[in-house]
Order: sequence, then C-alpha cells, then structure tokens
Amino acid sequence: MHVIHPKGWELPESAATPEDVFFNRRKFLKSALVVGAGAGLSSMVPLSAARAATDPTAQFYPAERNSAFTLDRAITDEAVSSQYNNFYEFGSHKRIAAAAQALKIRPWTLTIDGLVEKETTIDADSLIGKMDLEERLYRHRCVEAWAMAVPWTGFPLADLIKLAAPLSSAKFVRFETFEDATVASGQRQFWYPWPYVEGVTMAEGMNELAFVATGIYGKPLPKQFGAPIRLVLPWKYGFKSIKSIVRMTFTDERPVSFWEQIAATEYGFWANVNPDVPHPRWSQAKERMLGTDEELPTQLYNGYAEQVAGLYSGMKGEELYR
Ligand SMILES: Nc1nc2c(c(=O)[nH]1)N[C@H]1C(S)=C(S)[C@@H](COP(=O)(O)O)O[C@H]1N2
Ligand SMILES: [Mo]
Repeated sequence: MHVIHPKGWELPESAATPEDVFFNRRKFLKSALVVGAGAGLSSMVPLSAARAATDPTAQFYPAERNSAFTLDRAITDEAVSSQYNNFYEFGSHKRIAAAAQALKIRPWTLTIDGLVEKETTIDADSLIGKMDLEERLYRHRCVEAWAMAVPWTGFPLADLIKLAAPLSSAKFVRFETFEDATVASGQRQFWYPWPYVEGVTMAEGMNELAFVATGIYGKPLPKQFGAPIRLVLPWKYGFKSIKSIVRMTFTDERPVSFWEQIAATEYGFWANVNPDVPHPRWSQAKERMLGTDEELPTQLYNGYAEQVAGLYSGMKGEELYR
C-alpha cells in the first residue's frame, strides 16, 4: 500500500516544492479512488485480492481509457502478443516469456540523474501510485516488419520529465534497462553492449504520444513486456521502446543506443517509421499483424504523423527513418 501523508495537502503553497505539490495532488486523488473501488472488488474477485497481496499496484487496473487514442485495426490477441516478444536480455528470439519470469521486479527503483535540479531514486511502486494512470490504444511497429495493436496503461512521459525537473541545458533523455546476468541469460552473451540503452530528444520526450507503460490489457505489465516500467514511442520502430527501465539520465549529449552500438548503419538514433525507407536488408513497405495473416501497408510515423511530424521539420541532414 502507499504511504499517505495525511498532512500533505495542508502544506502552505510556499512550503511545498513543486515535487510535493505534484505528488500530493495525485496521492490525494488516488487514495480517494482506492477507497471507493477497493471495497467492492476485493469481495467480488478473490483473485485480484490475492494479486494485490503481492502487487500493491494491482488496484489501479484497469485504468480509464483515454478516448483520444484510437485504432484503425483490431486489438492483438493477448495470448499472441504475450508469447511473441523482443527482450534480448532473455534471449535473441521471440519465446522469452517463460525465461523473463525470473526477473525480480520488487523492490525496483528508478534513478533520475544527470542535468536535473536534484538527482533522485524513486521506488517504482510508489511512482506508479503517484501518477495519473490512463489506458491508450496504440499501434506498435517492430523494425522487423511485424506489428501489433495493444491497450497500454501508464502515464505520459512528459509527466515524469516535469517531475524530474531537468535543467534548461538538458537536450536528451537517456534510458537504461536493468543489468543482472544472473537472471537474464542474454546478458551472459558478452558480445552485446549491455545494458540496453535508448534515448529521445527533450522535444520527443515531451510529445503527448511518448508514454511510460506500467500495464497492458488492463493489468500490471507482465515481465515479458518490460515490467515494471517501460517506454512506448508508437511512431518509432519498436526497439526505441526500452523495457524494464532503471535509470533515466538528462544529458546534453545524444545517447548512443544499444542497437546503434551493434549496427549503426541499420539502427539509428531517430528510427521513425517510414514505408519508403527500407531497412538495408528488407523492405519496410508492409507490416504483418501478429496473430493474423494480414499484411497492411506501413504508415509514415506509424500513422502518427499529425502528432509528431512537426518534431522533425527542418532536420534535413539527419537520417530520420532508420
Ligand atoms: N531492454 C529491452 N527493451 C526492448 C527490447 C530489448 O531487447 N530489450 N526489444 C525492443 C524491441 S526490438 C521491440 S519490437 C519491443 C517489443 O516489445 P514487446 O515484446 O512488449 O512487444 O521492445 C523493445 N524494447
Ligand atoms: Mo523490434
């Protein structure tokens, strides 16, 4: 359960830091909700009570769907998407779901450092409890030309950036996945440049589409999807959506991602989806929807051009689509 500071909202405005204000408002709203919804649920659904005993965030799911984010296709069957994952920490193939269960996600902390007002480390459960969770239907497009459509639960990355209070000198956000070769057999493959790293510009991170997922299909995120917190950047190739994040660093240097270190000619920093720019080894014109035989035309920015194209206007010298 969350520790609720009953006096938090009594603080005079002048005594509260921006973080206090940010956290306490949500805490107050959340605790009110929990009292309302929790009582009925625990008597009706014994299973959810059992899960709540081990997962203090279980009570927040399902979160209310944000109707601003709709799909042009059916939601991918959970039985399919949860058994077909890219998570190289657990193997360089798609059947990693069972192996990923070895990941210990409690306790879990997120460190926020670099060009920020104050470096800090937050417990993942309390972070999830403090944020306003919502559900969004998003398309997902892997650079390997498979795609899915899923309901993520989480909060805008912009909310987390505001909470982190970056300095004006920050130009990029760099994310890092956990590193623990004792549970992640893929990390014993020493030729990979562990830990997995990804990054975005500040403008990309503040874009309304950039999302931090903590759940999927109306439940807390299963481990194979990158529990307990992962990024979701639906206009970019899937490898940008880094899983199981432990560190978020604000920096003025462009991060070099995991895949860029491995093959910079194939996987760049921007990695925006574009049907007309082939991968060096295959076409990106079409995508195969998981669980179906359906081949659909790939869309520019994965169908999100309206929201994100402006981020890239005038960037002529950059390889935006790889
Ligand atoms: N840490 C980490 N994050 C990762 C990956 C990975 O191997 N390790 N794979 C990426 C790729 S290539 C894709 S397509 C998506 C897959 O997400 P899903 O398995 O939840 O569908 O996660 C991305 N995030
Ligand atoms: Mo991917």
